Amino acid sequence: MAFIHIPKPWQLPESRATPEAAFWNRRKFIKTLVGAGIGASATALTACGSGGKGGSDIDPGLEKTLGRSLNNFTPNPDFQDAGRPITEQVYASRYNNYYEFGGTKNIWQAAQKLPTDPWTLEVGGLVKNPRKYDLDDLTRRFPLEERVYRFRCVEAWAMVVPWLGFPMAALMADVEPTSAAKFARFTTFFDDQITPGPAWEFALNLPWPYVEGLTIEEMANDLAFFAVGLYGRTLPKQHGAPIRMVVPWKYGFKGGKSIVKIEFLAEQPTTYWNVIAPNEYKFEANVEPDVPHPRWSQATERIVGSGTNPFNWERQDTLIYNGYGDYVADLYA
Ligand SMILES: Nc1nc2c(c(=O)[nH]1)N[C@H]1C(S)=C(S)[C@@H](COP(=O)(O)O)O[C@H]1N2
Ligand SMILES: [Mo]
Repeated sequence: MAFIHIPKPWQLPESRATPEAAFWNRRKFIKTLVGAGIGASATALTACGSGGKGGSDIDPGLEKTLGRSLNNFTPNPDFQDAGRPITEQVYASRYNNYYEFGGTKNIWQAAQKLPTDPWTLEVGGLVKNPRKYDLDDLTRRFPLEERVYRFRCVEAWAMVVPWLGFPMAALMADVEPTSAAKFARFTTFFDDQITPGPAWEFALNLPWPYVEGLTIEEMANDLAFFAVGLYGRTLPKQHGAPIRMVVPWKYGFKGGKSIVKIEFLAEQPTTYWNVIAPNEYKFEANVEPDVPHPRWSQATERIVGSGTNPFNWERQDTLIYNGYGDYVADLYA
């Protein structure tokens, strides 16, 4: 497979990226993680600043929240260096937004109720070949790649995640959208017996299910990705098992989790956060450091898991399109 190498902004000499010496050896890291199980340092997040601990109090039961090992993937060489260290999985997988399971970052246990097997992803609308993919299709039908992407939440925290999955373009090639298709709507899992929503949901009457949308050009862009795994394993439920969207030049809320339906449409779909607060969460929602959220600046971001104090993560500058302008800027020219 031929990969074209485009240097990222953080690879340019003037880049203010983390010095190379600070990079973690990720292969070694993954081995350590798999060998040791996981969970101990999660207490740094949930137990009010007890700090990073050693491996002594690891609960082996937590390991099953991490999915099963995948080995049928190829690292995509163009997306291995994200200019920052990969976030430790104990942070990425214990600090989540998944409002169906609650309104805090600490939903990873509640999310284990998500029923993912069997699963059907239905793809239809303006396509030549409507399809239904089952759980097995998601990890076997399309060649899996690993891509290390920067991730930026609209709340101004950021991390770096080694996703496993396939380009959205691969699924588009399978279903063949017609020329009338201008947008895609992505609908995520919802069942009011299983996904209660946040405690304050009663007051708000939230517009479930969580729905996201992209233009057809955005979906066809090389960066647009469906993740079925991360850190060498199938996707943990708290990250949106068994399949979620990853659009790294946009704010994290554009990346719908646990997708059950994709429809190709002629008109722009309404989307969850845009319905809730249209002046705060745009349909486009590209990462733009110069465009503040109405309630906070987007000029800098907190790096999840950095430093030793979980309540004082280090801040770095936000990059336009989250650093992926070479791939996507022409979409918005
Ligand atoms: N279905 C669904 N998808 C969702 C969300 C959600 O609440 N429900 N939260 C979004 C937001 S705001 C972010 S930042 C990311 C968080 O992804 P992570 O928990 O895997 O880091 O998921 C996005 N996808
Ligand atoms: Mo977010």
